[in-house]
Amino acid sequence: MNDSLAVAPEIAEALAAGRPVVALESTIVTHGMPYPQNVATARDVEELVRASGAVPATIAIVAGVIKVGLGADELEWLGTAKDVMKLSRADLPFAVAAKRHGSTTVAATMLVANLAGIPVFATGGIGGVHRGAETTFDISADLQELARTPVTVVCAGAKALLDVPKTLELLEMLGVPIVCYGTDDFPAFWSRTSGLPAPLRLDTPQAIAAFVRAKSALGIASGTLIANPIPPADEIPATEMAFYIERAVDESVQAGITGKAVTPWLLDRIFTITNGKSLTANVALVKNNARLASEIALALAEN
Ligand code: PSU
Ligand code: MN
Repeated sequence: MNDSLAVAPEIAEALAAGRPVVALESTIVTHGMPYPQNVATARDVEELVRASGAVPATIAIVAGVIKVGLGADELEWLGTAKDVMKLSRADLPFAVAAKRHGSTTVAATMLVANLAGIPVFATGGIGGVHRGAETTFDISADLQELARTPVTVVCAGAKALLDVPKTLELLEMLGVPIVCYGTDDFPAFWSRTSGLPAPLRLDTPQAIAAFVRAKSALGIASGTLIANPIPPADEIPATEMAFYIERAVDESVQAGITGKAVTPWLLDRIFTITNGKSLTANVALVKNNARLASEIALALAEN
């Protein structure tokens, strides 16, 4: 396949036998959550995927080797390591060539999952168009990746700290289908609603699998974005979140935060402002997405 790709035997066997596998990202571990909740969540998510009948494949770069499937000790190391690059499509080959450590964002995880032949991937929330992008041009490479790589990405919508209307407009322009799961309102990560209408809606994993198959049969090579709202019991209402986000975004501008640092900085700041409530919600929504992704992987594996 590829010399720099190391697929764990259990995952390679499952893929060869056509059994369901769910890819998982690692930037959420290195740059999205504090230790030790990051490692605990990554472990719990892997357990959940297994309990749902699929094989988890957490993706990260260790000393230049692209690992598809991390061991428990590697996951623990990743959760505390300091010299880990946050990788997207542009710098993934740099980390490989320079033998660096790296975590994969949504964009890089999609790219690697597709290389390995894994059609479904669960994350928290995708990157998107940042507020103020009309002057900063800060737009996540996740959007372009969704346009070009045929992987189904299960998320809880776009992080509400983004400019969500512009994110949806750009995805539409890029031809990325946005399927909201069991809701008519596009979800906003910590909150169930963004106030923006769902571009498409499907209510079962089987219906999602049928959609993905129809898209593939038409030769459409884009990804599919599944927006799965956070469970009602875990959400922070949008009106409450809006207040925290406004404050964090203002502070990030004051502090001069730019580029790759923006999303991790804002997530950490919102964690502090909400006294940890945002992290509790983030953990819950990631688990909820892992469950749905497993069900979709199972439905896709039934032929
Ligand atoms: N989902 C989470 N927490 C995260 C992310 C997603 O619950 O930290 C990460 C993903 O890896 C996503 C990245 O690709 O945030 C977006 O970064 P940027 O805005 O720099 O493209
Ligand atoms: Mn950016």
